[in-house]
Amino acid sequence: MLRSFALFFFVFGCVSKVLCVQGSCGTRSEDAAPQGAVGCGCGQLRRDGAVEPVEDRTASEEPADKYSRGANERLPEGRADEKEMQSQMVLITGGEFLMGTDDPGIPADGEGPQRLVLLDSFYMDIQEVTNQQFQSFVSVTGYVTEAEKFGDSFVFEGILSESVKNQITQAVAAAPWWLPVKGASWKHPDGPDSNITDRLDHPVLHVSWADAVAYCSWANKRLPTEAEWEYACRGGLKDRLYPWGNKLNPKGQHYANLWQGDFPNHNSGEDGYIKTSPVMSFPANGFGLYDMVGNAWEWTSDWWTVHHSTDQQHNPTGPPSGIDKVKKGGSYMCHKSYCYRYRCAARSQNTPDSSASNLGFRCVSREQR
Ligand SMILES: [Ca+2]
Ligand SMILES: [Ca+2]
Repeated sequence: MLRSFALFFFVFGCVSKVLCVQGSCGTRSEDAAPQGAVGCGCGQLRRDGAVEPVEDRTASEEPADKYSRGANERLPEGRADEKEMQSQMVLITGGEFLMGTDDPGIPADGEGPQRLVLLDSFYMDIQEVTNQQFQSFVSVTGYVTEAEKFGDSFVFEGILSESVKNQITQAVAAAPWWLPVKGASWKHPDGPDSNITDRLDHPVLHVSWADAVAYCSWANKRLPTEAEWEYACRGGLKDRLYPWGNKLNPKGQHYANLWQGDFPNHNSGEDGYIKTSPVMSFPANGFGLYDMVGNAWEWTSDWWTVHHSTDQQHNPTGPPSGIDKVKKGGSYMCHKSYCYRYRCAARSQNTPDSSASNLGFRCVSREQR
């Protein structure tokens, strides 16, 4: 049967334990997608029963198995030599900025209203956490990600091999390009027959929110708040769409790893990449930060809400509780026609135990690490 989730999505075809990545490049851009179209759907893939067996679409209202999380267990901190693997950080000098926008590309996402936010200074990784860095963390701590515990994760159909694709009997109804793939994990980002050997410098994928928190905690860092992330994204520019300004491709140049072509069927790879790119492949913003939009979505520490006070806030941390966590920046799958979320004010959400082939993170800290 079809079940609607959140605002736009239905999911069918699933096993009892399926990841749910909710909110990602999710809903469509109102000015581009055809009437009735949905987003890329990565925002609505949920582990809590969002998919059902294809052959049984009219059945089952049973709640899916609850995932028991063990991801926030205390881990030993990294030693100095292990931390050499970690990202370079840059000081983001505190100040005030206008968060959100009064001209939202996707109003339903709570991009507005624009409000004044004051932030203290902090340090931020200049890049998304890479496979190599995550591998270092795992080799030291023995950490097992939630996707590995579940045994599956969501993979974009376009990057699966034919043999793996042919074995899959489930999909997300309104976003059938998202497939729950057994054996997909950070070590096997395109499915069980893939590996990270040739992409150690790419962003780690298939990490849940708790996995990201575990990594940052081990590195004596933390996830950024949404406000910190957005302030950093803007790179000192005021009220611009992108980290570099208002034009997507100034002078014909690409400034982020996004999708060119017709989503989801044809990716021309005009920017040089049809999947993730090595971190720092595109120009840094004014703060020296790379890939703030595009490449991989990035988890933040905030719970999701679409309601924001216009009162001035100092170091806001979002709602005290919620169902989904905020993610920012869009991914290599984002195209204006389906996922106009590669803007600094754009946002989306996922349940914390979600993971997928376009979702990663970076860390921040109060002190230099
Ligand atoms: Ca691309
Ligand atoms: Ca990114």
